[in-house]
Amino acid sequence: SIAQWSYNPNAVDGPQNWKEDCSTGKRQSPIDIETAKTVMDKELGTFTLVNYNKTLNKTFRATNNGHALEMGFPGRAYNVSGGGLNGVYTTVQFHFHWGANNTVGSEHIVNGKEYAAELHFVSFNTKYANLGEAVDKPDGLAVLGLLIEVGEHNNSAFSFLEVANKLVEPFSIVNDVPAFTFEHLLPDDKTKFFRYNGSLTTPTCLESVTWTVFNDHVFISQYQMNLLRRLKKNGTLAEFGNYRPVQPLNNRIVKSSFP
Ligand code: SG7
Ligand code: ZN
Repeated sequence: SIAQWSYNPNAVDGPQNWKEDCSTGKRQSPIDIETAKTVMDKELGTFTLVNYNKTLNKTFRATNNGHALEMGFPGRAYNVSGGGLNGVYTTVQFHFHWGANNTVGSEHIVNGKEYAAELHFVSFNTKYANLGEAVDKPDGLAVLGLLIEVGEHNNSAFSFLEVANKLVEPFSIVNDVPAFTFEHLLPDDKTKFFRYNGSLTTPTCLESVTWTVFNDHVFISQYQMNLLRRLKKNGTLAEFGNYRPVQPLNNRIVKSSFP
């Protein structure tokens, strides 16, 4: 069973005291991406995102899982390959991390700068039978991450965030969210990204994630940002957000797909 954990920096169950790989691992996430130290890798190439540009005849499941707003999909409908990934990964969910105000909230930071939110598309390697089989394998998961800033305008690609009004209470679920396309959730330029080997950013912080963080950011409005902040978990989501502090890089190299 999963022990209780929180994002409260001062609590016994807070990020400094998370157990297992969170405390002992050497390839933990998130990290501060120091762009001057990244190494360009021409082999990273472009992503193939199957069905990300389609509105499939399906419904999604939106959840306040107590730690994030998560949108789940039917397995093997959306696939990710290329971009230097080995094999084909199938997307099972995306979720958000955010802060109590716009100066914090992203998990990855770039040259020390934090952003208001971060969106993670979670996919598992189809060489494994399912997410559960993949989640503890070194090449089990690929997460596509993008940094979110607050801008002037509502971003119509994110209008599904209205579902947050029905997810205020922890462990709420809305099962019948009509499918929408993903492509405009991602930055227009998907050829510029950072790549490193890391972990899940929540307990038990399993070291199974091939991370992609796109260089370009995405903008949502203050209104849309506030929809995320409505989610509750005994008050702690509103007070501390749901982002893990950055972790030591150790001997890892962060690659970039661009000069
Ligand atoms: C979120 O972040 C959830 C988790 C996710 C975790 O709290 O969306 O999803 C589930 C199914 O528990 O964990 C295995 C997994 O996807 C960590 O994901 S992350 O490393 O991309 N932040
Ligand atoms: Zn995440």
